[in-house]
Amino acid sequence: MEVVKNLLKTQYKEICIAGILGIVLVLVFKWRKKRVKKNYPPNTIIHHQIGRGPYAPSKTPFAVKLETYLRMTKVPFLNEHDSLANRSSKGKLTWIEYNGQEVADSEFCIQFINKTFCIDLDKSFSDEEITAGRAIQRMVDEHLYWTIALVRWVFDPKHGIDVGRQLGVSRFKSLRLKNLVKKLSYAQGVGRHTEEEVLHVMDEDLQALSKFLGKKKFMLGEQASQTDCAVFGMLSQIHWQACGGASEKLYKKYPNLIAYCEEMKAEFWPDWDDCITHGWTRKASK
Ligand SMILES: N[C@@H](CCC(=O)N[C@@H](CS)C(=O)NCC(=O)O)C(=O)O
Repeated sequence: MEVVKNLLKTQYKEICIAGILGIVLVLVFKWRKKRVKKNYPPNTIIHHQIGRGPYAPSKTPFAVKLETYLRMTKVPFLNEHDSLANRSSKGKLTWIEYNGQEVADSEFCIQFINKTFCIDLDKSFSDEEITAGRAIQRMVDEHLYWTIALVRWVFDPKHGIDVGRQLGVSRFKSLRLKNLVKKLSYAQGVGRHTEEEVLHVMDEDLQALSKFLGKKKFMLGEQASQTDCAVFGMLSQIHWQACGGASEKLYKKYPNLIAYCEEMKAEFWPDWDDCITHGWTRKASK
């Protein structure tokens, strides 16, 4: 007690300044976290996502997935490239808003779009096909994703492939992403494997996708379905943005997946070239 009293007597000024600075910092932090509500056109899906990518429309597979779905269903939507500073209620980078209502998580966004616009892209498929589609979506979003993230941010850089630079991410941010991916994938489980094991399970997922696709045009048949959005979103990161790294080498073993990505791009992204920055040589115009 005596020590505190003495400190207050002798360092009174410094303690006051530190206190005021602390309060200011907390206020600034809270203010930054508060969303600035914008006025958007009514009855339009606002797709919040990060900015465009160098060779694919986004650096995150979930934004490519969701935008592909919005394009597939032809619902009215517009992109807002603000989610680095304006994240979803779950802290993630891709989400939607509709007449002021916010929805987080790409799968919940798709379900919301279906309900709001009475859409069912899967209606011509059997229950068995739809169930297989669900299993594939989960494998891609919840498993293949972590292998891609680990290769992109942890393993490839270790072998001198500067993915961050090619994706327009600063050294400091790449380091932060590396640590975040390590931490999150460790909690999920895939991050506990060795590099060799991660590549092995990634290859197993790619092989499963390739075998399931076979000679079909889309994952479930001749018609595109919800499943295709998750698969295309994820594969777009290997097909166009793996920067010659380990995942690209594995992926190249599956020519039907390569053809599938080209098909999806041609069908749903005729304006692809306007939605990428061509390796940061220009601004994406869309
Ligand atoms: N289940 C989510 C996954 C989204 C996700 O993990 N997005 C990553 C970007 S690829 C993200 O926002 N990461 C930021 C973070 O976890 O802090 C969805 O489908 O939307």
